[in-house]
Amino acid sequence: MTVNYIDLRSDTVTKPSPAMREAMMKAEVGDDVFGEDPTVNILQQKVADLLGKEAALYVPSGTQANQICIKVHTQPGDEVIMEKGCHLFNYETGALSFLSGIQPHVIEGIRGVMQVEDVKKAIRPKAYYMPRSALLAVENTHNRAGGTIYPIETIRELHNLTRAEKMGFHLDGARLWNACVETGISPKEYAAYFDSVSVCLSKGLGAPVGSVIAGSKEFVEKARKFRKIFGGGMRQAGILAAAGMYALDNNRERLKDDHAKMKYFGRELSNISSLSIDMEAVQTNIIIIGVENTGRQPEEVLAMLKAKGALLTMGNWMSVRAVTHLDVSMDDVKRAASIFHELFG
Ligand code: TLP
Repeated sequence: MTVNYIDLRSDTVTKPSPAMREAMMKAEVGDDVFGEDPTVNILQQKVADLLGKEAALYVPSGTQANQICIKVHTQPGDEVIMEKGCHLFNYETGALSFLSGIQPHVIEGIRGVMQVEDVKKAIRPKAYYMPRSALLAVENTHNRAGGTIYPIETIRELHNLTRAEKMGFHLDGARLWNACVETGISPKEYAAYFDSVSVCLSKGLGAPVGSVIAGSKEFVEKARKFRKIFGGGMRQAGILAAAGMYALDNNRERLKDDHAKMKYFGRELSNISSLSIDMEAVQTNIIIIGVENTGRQPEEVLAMLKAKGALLTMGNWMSVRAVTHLDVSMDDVKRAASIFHELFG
């Protein structure tokens, strides 16, 4: 028997819609390692324009996008300053050290947002016996903090600091689109502060595969070489790029619906006293649900929810995470909330 689970594990679980598949089927393709896939080239130009950058590069995953950018910005032994809960530090299998030989310098943010004074303190004096602070990396929205948005003023100040210190500035914008629809700030405005930006097409936008790196022409040419080294040179990738293009054209504005669903879900769960919810952190499509007061371990909570038909994942410490996306309806979210009420209310 197949169970129809309400899948709130991630916005990565979405499946291409019939219209997206249609666009994929019609895509013109060529060999992208030769730079000859017309659909990939159009997608890259489109993302470069959207982000106001000179050039862009299509890559298979968000992890590879981030790792290529780190590689371009750094030399082995350099330090990269980042927030303690960020994806780069927690969920990329130690690739920073494995692939680039860099040392992460982590600082704790407030709801994932690094404070300018803390970043200042983390920057090393320029002494030959100390690591070079080569790069500052920001994640917007911040996944592990619960989809929180970086204030643009903080980004501006961090940008100014990186200019004064001659450091690179990278944005992990896997969910930048969510921040944009929520704040009304354009992708271009956010991206203007960064030397490199990585964005995902396969999270809330619903494409099956793909991320894009954007930056200066020089940056992207270096990135192209590392994409090949990291095994990300694809051939007739236009069939996938077409899905990405469809996602950009059709699925950005609708992210607002995912945010509305999540705000509803957050409010519902806030009424359950054994759960800990920080509603101020519920800004987009993610929620971190503290389960310490249920008397259960997060793994048990996940199993209980699954038995009732709702799938979630682990959050950070003593918590579970839910994410809304285009394949869960408001009715699904209402059902998931009632499962929580039933189990923990
Ligand atoms: N995040 C995934 C998991 O890896 C945790 C998820 O389910 O949220 N940056 C950010 C901010 C991300 O959240 C993710 C994926 C990535 C990069 C990596 O993207 P992929 O999965 O395409 O390598």
